[in-house]
Amino acid sequence: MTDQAHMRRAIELAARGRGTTSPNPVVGCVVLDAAGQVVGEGFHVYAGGPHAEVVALRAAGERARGGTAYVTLEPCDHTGRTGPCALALLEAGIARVVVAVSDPNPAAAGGADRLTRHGVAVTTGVLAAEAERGNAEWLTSVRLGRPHVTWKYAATLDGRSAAADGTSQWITSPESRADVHRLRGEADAIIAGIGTVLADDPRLTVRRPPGDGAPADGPGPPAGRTGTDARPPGDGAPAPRPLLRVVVDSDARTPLTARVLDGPAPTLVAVAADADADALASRAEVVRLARRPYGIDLAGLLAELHRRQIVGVLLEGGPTLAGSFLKEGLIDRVVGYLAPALLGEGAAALGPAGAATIAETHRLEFEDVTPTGPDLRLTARPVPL
Ligand code: AOF
Ligand code: ZN
Repeated sequence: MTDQAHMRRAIELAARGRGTTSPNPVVGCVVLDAAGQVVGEGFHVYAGGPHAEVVALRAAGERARGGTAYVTLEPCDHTGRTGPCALALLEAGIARVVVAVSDPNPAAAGGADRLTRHGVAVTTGVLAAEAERGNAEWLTSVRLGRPHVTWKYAATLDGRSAAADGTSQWITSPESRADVHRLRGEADAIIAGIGTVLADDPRLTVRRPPGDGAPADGPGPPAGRTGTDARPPGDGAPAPRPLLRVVVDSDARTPLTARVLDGPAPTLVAVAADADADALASRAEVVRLARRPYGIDLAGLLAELHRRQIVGVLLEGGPTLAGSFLKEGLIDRVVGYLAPALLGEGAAALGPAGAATIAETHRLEFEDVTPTGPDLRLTARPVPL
């Protein structure tokens, strides 16, 4: 098998950690013996737990001597919550290390150098683009100092998220709605605008993973379920962090009876600095941000979430809010669920986003197209400048 094939497997393994490793990266590792046989596999399960390399080396034992390790992220060279993986690879007698993406985290980087200094052959950049996509949330957080934002919407084929009378439920299929819960389960926070809270009164919680057919934001979860139950912990892992619900509400109009304020998941309401939010503060945490022409300072909101170690954000609900995020250059990924249906009237999925002429179009590139029941799920990213 080629380097690419082994790295592809390591990327698959890494993806199993999606939804449980935050605020740490997802990482996968495959170890071969000197003869090229796979003798160990591993992935990072939860922040503070053993790194992928250590899990794979443990599985390989003595068979790792003289072998090769494929790692989706450069092995760390620091003693954080666990020991340096570069050292673990040296002690195991690994002769060659193949890396997909270099570690941008200054505290942990340097593993490739240390390995090279000790005579290990290091190859970097194998399937880098694929591995970057799998770790987009964490890489964005480390490189840009703000959370990665995925904007999700559901629409008809003509791009409408509501009919002319405002009704909007059931545009997409139960399969699509279950997939949205998977997305929520992978996020650290969900953001919705006040327009959505007033119109739909959503709970913004995570319900059971695909298959339960429960309508998104329809009847609530069975008693006792929390906002995090789509994120099963790995072996011995601590319970995942609760999903944070964030309402962008410049003028503090969230009704005290709104369902987004209920339940065990924490809620943060972001208001303008001059808003009267005293009543709201008794029901949720209120964060005050500078007022801007389009509402509140969204970059400031993301900075606040970054301080709280929020790495991946799902932006849901509200064409106006989504348009503002896009205008500010704060959307990193778009996931659209398109139903095979036409309306011809009704609100567009996206509101004004600063593109008045075709030259100002927000250009994206498609990353994936997957059917979700009768619908299509389209994933796209802004074209890198
Ligand atoms: C992981 N899992 O498999 C690898 C990581 O919080 P710590 O002390 O465990 O260190 C986290 C840093 O280690 C992380 O930011 C990244 O730079 C590096 N590699 N981290 O959580 C892993 N290989
Ligand atoms: Zn490590």
